Amino acid sequence: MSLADKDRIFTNLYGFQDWGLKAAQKRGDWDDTKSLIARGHDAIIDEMKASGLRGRGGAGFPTGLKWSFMPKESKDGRPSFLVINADESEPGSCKDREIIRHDPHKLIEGALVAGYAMRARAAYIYIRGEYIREAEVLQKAIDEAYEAKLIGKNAAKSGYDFDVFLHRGAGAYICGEETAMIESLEGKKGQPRLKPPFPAGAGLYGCPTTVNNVESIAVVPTILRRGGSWFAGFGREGNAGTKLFQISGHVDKPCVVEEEMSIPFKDLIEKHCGGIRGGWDNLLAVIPGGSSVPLVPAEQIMDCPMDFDGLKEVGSGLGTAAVIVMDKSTDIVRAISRISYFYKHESCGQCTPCREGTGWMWRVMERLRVGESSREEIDMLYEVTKQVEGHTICALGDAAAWPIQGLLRHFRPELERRIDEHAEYAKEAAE
Ligand code: L3W
Ligand code: SF4
Repeated sequence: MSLADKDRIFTNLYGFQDWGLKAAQKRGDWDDTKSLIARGHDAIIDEMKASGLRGRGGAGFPTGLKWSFMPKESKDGRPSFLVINADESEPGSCKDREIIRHDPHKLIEGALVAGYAMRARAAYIYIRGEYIREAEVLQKAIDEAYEAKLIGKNAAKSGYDFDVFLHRGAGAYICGEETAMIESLEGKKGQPRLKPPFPAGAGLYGCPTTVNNVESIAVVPTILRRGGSWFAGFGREGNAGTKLFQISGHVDKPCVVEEEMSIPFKDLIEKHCGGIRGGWDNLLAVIPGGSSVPLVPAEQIMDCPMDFDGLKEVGSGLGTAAVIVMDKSTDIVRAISRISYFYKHESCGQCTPCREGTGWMWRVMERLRVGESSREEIDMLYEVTKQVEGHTICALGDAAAWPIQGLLRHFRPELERRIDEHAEYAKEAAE
């Protein structure tokens, strides 16, 4: 299984060509956008539903369905908004950056068409503060699009008025959570809101809002031009399309690559990364979807289809498809402890299980790392992850609990070995 060049959506992913408007138009972007819009709101949403596209930001919610939650008529004259999540902060994720750097016009054209479909007045693109050069490129591309009258009043001669604004974040991971992002856009502290209401009911400035990931929006014009059934022809049912995979860690050639969904893990790595450092026998484990999802041990990941359902079956998830490969030189306990520290650091502190639990879990992880613990504490740690999971306002609590649960599920003997070894040393030292 492998994606042919003619089926790639992101034809300038590596920046071999210019990102500017003229070069983008040569690649097919902004080609008769007016006729895409002329299909009408509902026809566009139906085509997106037919494509089977599921959100590319981690949760995998069906994109067309999400757009259909937006009101068809404005209540009290309130406008609707599209917010594009470019706050790419998940450890391991770096795909949206490549789209913005090298193919920004796909995103802007996608914003217009998606915005029109859901009857949004404007799109706000929220980009992580550290993406300084990317923000410069994107702002220039937005300016080019305004100058060419592709956005703004009577965008692309469609008769539809649509603005695109770029907003820079200030470095908080939690602002990638959709309601924290909305708070931050409103100028407040970026803390998640309780849901419901979902943003489609009450979002930015209390108005109907849809928040979509950069990749989800950037693929829209191509899907509409080539047809929902074309996109649905890749991958398998419930897991359709092509997808940007970001492979890092102990492979020979780390990369970001567009591939067909459901490609088996081994094929993905062999084809694009030159295999595992030191050979396949040297593979220890893989975090397949960014730091929020549980690790999968080598023997279970090899033939696993890289999609939502395949990875769920092995107790993990596709997340953002940030594939972190770890060979046998990895101190797996240290790696997961470091991830725990990340979530402790990034917790917004608003709810008790997350604020207290993330710090507690990290401190126990640090003790387990050196073996300064007891077997009972392993069970207690698991209990605490269960107290955090599902008991918080946003998914950060789950994201902090799941990597630890994965470690306990698959590497408990390693934790016990460290505890026994430490006890042995302590005993010898006391004698
Ligand atoms: C209206 C309903 N809307 C759901 C909407 C909802 C949201 C979307 C998905 O977390 C995950 C998280 C991270 N009426 C609705 C509805 N919606 N029911 O559907 O919602 P949800 O709550 O399932 O997910 P979420 O809170 O958006 C996102 C995971 O992604 N993740 C990584 C994220 C990192 C990045 C990054 O760096 N770019 O995104 C990795 O796994 O843990 O589980 O729009 O409003 N009845
Ligand atoms: Fe904040 Fe954590 Fe609660 Fe999310 S789960 S709202 S990050 S304290």
